[in-house]
Amino acid sequence: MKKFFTLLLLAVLFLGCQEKYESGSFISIDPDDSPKEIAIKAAHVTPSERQLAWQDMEYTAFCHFGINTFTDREWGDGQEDPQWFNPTDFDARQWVSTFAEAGIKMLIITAKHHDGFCLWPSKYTDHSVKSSPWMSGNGDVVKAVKEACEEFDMKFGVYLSPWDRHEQSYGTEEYNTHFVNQLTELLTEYGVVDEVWFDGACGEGPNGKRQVYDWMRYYNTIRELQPQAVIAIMGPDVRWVGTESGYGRVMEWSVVPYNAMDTEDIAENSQQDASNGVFVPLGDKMAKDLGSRNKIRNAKSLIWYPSEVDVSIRPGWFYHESQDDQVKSPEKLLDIWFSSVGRNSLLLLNIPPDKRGRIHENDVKALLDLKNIREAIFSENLAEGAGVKATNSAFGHQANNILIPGREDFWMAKKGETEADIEFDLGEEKTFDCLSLSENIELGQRVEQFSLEVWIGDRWREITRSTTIGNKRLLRFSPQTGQKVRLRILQARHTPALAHFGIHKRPPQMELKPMGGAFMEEMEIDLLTDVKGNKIYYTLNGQDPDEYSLKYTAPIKLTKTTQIKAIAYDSRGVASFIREGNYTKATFSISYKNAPSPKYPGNSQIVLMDGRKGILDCGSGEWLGWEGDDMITTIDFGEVKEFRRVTADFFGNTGNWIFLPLEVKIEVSTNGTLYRSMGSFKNAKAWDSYNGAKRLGFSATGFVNARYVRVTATNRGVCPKGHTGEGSKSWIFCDEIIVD
Ligand code: FUL
Repeated sequence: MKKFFTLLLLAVLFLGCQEKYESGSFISIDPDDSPKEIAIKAAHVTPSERQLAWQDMEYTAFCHFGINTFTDREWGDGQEDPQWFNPTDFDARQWVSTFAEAGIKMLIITAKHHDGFCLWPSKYTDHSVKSSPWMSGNGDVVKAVKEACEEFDMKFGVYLSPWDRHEQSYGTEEYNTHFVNQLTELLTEYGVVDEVWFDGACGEGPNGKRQVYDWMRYYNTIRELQPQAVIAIMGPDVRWVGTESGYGRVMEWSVVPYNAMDTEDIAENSQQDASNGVFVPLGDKMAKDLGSRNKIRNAKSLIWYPSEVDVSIRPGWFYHESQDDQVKSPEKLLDIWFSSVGRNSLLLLNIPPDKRGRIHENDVKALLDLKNIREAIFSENLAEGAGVKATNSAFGHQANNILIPGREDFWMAKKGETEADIEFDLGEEKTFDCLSLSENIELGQRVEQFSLEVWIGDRWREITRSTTIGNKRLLRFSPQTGQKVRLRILQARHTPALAHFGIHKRPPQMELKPMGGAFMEEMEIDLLTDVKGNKIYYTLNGQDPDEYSLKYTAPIKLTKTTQIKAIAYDSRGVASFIREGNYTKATFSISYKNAPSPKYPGNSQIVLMDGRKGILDCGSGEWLGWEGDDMITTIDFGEVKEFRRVTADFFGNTGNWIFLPLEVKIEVSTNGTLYRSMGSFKNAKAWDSYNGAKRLGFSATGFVNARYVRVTATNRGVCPKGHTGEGSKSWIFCDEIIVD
């Protein structure tokens, strides 16, 4: 494997030398370069033309489609009958028109996945669409998709799995020729291809052998036939971010030491086994830092190797009917957007066509909803038209360039300066909760630390601070209102150059407080939003609310089990995500002889019986606390019931003066006057038997018919001798009481 890696390194170096990585995307470090010189060198590593064009897309789509779509699996074994491939209503135009409307800029089709089934009628195998009943074997998915891409002005890429579990020659040198032949078909018969995506899986073929891939041949084929195409993941142009969660690194450097291209690593970290049809999500392989000064200090060379975040809109990469209601919500997708595109990465979102050969309605809705929310946020830059000044600027790159869209006009600090403040006078007070920044990456990635401030009263207040910017950085924070804001470049590797500054307002935030729960008599719910003046509407009948629903003016009082759904609208009419809370009226009541301490009243009236055991934190709202007093709790079920076990859990943390009870008694009654014991426990070691936070349960068992259950826990009253709180009131805490 190591040998393989060395070969690859040589291969890429060879390609690099041959093409010189286009000017600037590769730089070598001399052993005597100082850390400062290394930083300056790093600041001069720039994307190749193809990398720049790729990065500009920001948002691309993956379509996993193939034999697995019909077998309901994630990885096929190569034994599948091509007869199974038979989409009933195939419509590539529907895919591409949806994606185009959603703002997606490229579609990458799985021309061949690990099962070896080809979506185009390859001359080199029969294991393809030509042996399927679809269009009587005359269909070509790749062609149909490419044609639709041309119609809707969408770029086009191919995923071609080097691992082929069907092809007999796999595992021999002959297979490399077979693979190059197939690659050549795809790169010569379908017009322009802008990305070739090689994943890291390298398993056994049908004859039990593994293949030694001739990457150099593959790369050379691509460079020769489609020089503008980036080679992604197992390739020199685009780096896998390291997770399939959709969440990129907070500090994302596009300039990394050359060994970040270690393909052996990529292969090892790739999805390992999905052969039984179950999708196995990868563990995260997300080192926090790939390119800081610390990381590049000992590098021999540096390259521009930007990150791509691939994630599926559903749990699996391929379509499974059972996942129709697990399509990621627009809210989740927006969060992914901020954490991928907004973290100097490109988002490659997988949207798998279904068995009909169409993008499922649920996925279409999620994509278009995401697009609408993005537009609501980013179509208006609240800094537009602002007066801009900078503490220093290079000639011809004045501060207000930063508000002109595109990279052509950009602000740059005075040569040699690595710090600067750029101040924006918005003309009037504005409310914003999101920052958008771009460096002019044509010159490299340089900013190492920045902050955003707002002028309030008589001084600047910091809103947010972070490290890298790169192609795009999006940061979210709570709404801020002010007329003047200031961007501070606090540290850079070399003269910083920024192409864009934007401040935006996200949809209103809203929450129900409490978010859900249970009550005995009645309960009050507050609906809260983040900006004064936002209007809130809600429903109590399970329907989605809109501006015609009930208008919220005061806390909602509930006296019966209810579901509340609420929505907020801001002054622009932009809606929040819908929030819902479920509130259950209990069929039992709980009373206490001694009221719990008002300091620890619990987060609902039935917190002791809400079905959730409190985490080991007495302040979490899930525990009830008694200071000095005993706990004497009675549960009334309203009628006689049969049960066989009662458990009561207590919390101890003697360092915080919380002791386990000295004694716990569990009693039952049918009339509420006469009680009989179900179990009682003396807890002799309630003081010295434990350290730190601890939970202890007491269980009484035996078949019982009763209406009332009474749990009595004896508090020691005061902290014992030798304890730091000696003589002061001691606490007991309870959660939860479980009656089975
Ligand atoms: C991985 C493959 O094994 C998965 O099936 C999927 O195609 C993913 C995008 O790449 O390596």
